[in-house]
Amino acid sequence: MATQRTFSIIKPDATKRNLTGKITAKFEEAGLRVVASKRIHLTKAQAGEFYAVHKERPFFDELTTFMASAPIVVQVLEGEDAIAKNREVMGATNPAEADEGTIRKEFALSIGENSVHGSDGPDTAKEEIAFFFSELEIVG
Ligand code: RTP
Ligand code: MG
Repeated sequence: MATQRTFSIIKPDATKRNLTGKITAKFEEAGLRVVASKRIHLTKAQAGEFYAVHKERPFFDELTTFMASAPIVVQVLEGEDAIAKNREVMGATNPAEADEGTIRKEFALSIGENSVHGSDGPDTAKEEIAFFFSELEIVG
């Protein structure tokens, strides 16, 4: 497996509890390198654009309200098999089902306020990185 890039968000529930460093350390311990990072505060409309794939789901309004409720930290993570590795270190969407040692097991509050987002495949990784970063902002 070659070096890959994936896109990550440290969500509002985590930034509010000052967990940016602890979550970033989990990525680094897993062998992922932060090659781009910035703290931003999305509008609800921007959150809706980012999560457009979920717009028909019953939790869409709750999700976009939450994502616009406080700052987030968006990052590009680079490493061997980065997409799968990131999903592994994140843990299951529902923290009650997340494995020991994962970010969501340790920090998530609920299925909605689950501390992190990570791209689910190579195509979404590319799209999500381009949504937030220009090539100049990514330094490998
Ligand atoms: P993410 O996209 O944030 O990395 O999370 P994921 O792949 O594990 O989960 P996904 O199915 O893509 O859902 C996106 C986010 O929507 C919220 N959600 N709420 N209330 C609910 O039943 C529910 N289900 C999903 C979560 O914040 C989830 O991460
Ligand atoms: Mg997802």
